[in-house]
Amino acid sequence: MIKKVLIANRGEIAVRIIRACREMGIRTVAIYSEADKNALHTKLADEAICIGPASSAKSYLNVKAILEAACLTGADSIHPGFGFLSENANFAKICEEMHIKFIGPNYRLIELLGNKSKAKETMKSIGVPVVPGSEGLIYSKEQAIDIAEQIKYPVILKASAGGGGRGIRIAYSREELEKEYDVVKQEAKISFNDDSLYIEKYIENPRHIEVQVLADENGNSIHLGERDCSIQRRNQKILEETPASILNEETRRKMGEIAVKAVEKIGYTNAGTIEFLVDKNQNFYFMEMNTRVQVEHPVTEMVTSIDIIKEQIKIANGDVLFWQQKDIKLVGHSMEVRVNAENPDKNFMPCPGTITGLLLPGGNGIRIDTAIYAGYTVPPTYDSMLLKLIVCSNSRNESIAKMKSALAELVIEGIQTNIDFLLKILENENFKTNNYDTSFINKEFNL
Ligand code: MV4
Repeated sequence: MIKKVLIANRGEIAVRIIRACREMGIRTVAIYSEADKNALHTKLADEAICIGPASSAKSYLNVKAILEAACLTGADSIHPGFGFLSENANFAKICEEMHIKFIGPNYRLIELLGNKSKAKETMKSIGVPVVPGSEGLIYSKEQAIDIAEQIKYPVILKASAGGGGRGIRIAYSREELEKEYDVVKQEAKISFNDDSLYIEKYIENPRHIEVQVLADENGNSIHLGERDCSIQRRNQKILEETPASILNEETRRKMGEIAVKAVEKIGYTNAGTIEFLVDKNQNFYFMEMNTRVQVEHPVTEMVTSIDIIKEQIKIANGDVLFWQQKDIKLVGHSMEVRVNAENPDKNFMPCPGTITGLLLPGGNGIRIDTAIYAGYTVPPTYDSMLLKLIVCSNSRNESIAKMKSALAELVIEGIQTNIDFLLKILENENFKTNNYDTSFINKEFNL
């Protein structure tokens, strides 16, 4: 029985997890760095332990210090949140060896799905549609060129150890491919200490649509619909929504069914997300599977009324999923924006500092997930997300209106934010008419 969870994270997701635990009658242990003495997660948890200096490497990524904190406080489980150690197979493995329940999938699945080439080949072998390309890894520039001639340019080179858009290069011609092959190999070697590559056809201007899945440890799995995450800048999602209005009912059903089939066949458990690229003809292709809870999980919670964090904890506890697929009803529309401490006029440079005044919107269908408060100083050390503003309503248009109204009310004083930039997205004609893809931000804002 899970009785005490250590939250191996900070910021809004740590607060989100603490709240879920409290509602479930589970005790919580926060870990914090020296920079986070006054952070909300540090204050809200039942217990809090300082695990090291500000730098992530010495605190939130410090496996030894985190496990010592778990032992010291008698935590029986660890929730990793997202980022930091959440997709670190080695961390999950050590937790298992220490009989501390890692709230997430088995470390072997994290390892398999973290290897993007293996993940793709596995999915392909069980009938999930994938983008045409190399069968597994490529071992030479000549082989890359051969495959590119077969599948035709443009092609995309991907580092197998990459993911989330890191370690990828696009080539429109043989000349570009010859150059980019060396660049991405070198990059992968430096960034991931693993220079293995694979190649596939580059799908131009796709939608990025992902399916949320839940699977228990008793063989039951369901999906909770999809999220359209196409509004991105440099692989950073800015705005997410569900349902994805470009999908027709048939494509939506197929995508969900394939996601559930994939989860069952690979023996995946806990919460996960299967990312697809969707082209103009509703063809969809498996991209990656994320083995953690995601930043944008709230939009799914809003339309399903299912608390994904609580489900993760119940699954880790060995419980049988309470829902079957037929019980899942997606109601209305939900949208999330990420409000960051950054300056869009200065290339989105992070702008940490002290929040001198704060006025949060509220009301019907409005949710805020955050760990900031008036007087709080945003440290320069971690990512710049200040809060997630989530709305839900009966329709996409109503959600857009609600989001604009809420953003107009939101006041964050003392630091610069992207609030005005978010408003510009919401007022963009192509956004409003749902005429967008992953190139939207670059195209519409000349970035
Ligand atoms: C692609 C692609 C187009 N064609 N692969 C790779 C990581 C994943 N999270 C997104 N990735 C993409 N893979 C093929 N064959 C388009 C993306 C992609 C993307 C790439 C670069 C910059 C931003 C992007 C946003 C969404 C999807």
